[in-house]
Amino acid sequence: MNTILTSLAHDGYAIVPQALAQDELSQLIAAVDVLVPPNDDRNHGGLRDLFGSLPATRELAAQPAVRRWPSEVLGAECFAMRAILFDKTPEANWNVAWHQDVTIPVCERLDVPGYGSWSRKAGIVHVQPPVAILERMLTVRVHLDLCGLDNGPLRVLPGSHVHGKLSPSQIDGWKAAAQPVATPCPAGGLLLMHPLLVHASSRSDRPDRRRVIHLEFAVDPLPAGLEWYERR
Ligand SMILES: O=C(O)CCC(=O)C(=O)O
Repeated sequence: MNTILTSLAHDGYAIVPQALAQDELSQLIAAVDVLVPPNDDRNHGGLRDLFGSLPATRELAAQPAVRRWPSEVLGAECFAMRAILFDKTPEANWNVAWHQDVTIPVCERLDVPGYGSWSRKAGIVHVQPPVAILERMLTVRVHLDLCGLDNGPLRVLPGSHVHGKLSPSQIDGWKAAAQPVATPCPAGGLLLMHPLLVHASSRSDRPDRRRVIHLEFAVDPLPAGLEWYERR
């Protein structure tokens, strides 16, 4: 556990190879299959607002093998505030350019100093908060399928998480200077990651699914009437 927390603090990410027991994983996959049937490609690619559409993800975020990591990093009062399904398939085989995760979902737009770049994703209001909020968040990506090097793993630039919000040219500088690391992960394993870690995602070379339940935890209340959209 100490090695994982040390890597997470130093590199901005860490892999927990075995977190869910096989029966827990099978139950979760069965629940995801109901929502996103294996032979129905309409929703493949991803789904936002998963706490709303898949109650099993609320249990997942609360279960000790998952929650222990944000609790260790953020403190026992932390809460899960976002759940997304990322699903790469032969038909929805996407890539994502290098970026940091700098937006949070909120209930409604309120003009509060320090909060800007308002947007909507899947109908949900998003905003870029001050960096102090992002620094006190943690992402836990629960892998439902084996994600090998050929299956579109997340790639990260280790150490890029401790320099605040980076401009596009600073991200270019990191890309030029740092060695990207791919993060393969077994089914039932976790990728822990700071949202400010610069990361990207390649297309999969293998015609298999690569389902990840991406959970984000925060700990700070928002100011001046702003509210986390999915606080649980
Ligand atoms: O799951 C992926 O490969 C992409 C995820 C991503 O880009 C993100 O979490 O911001």
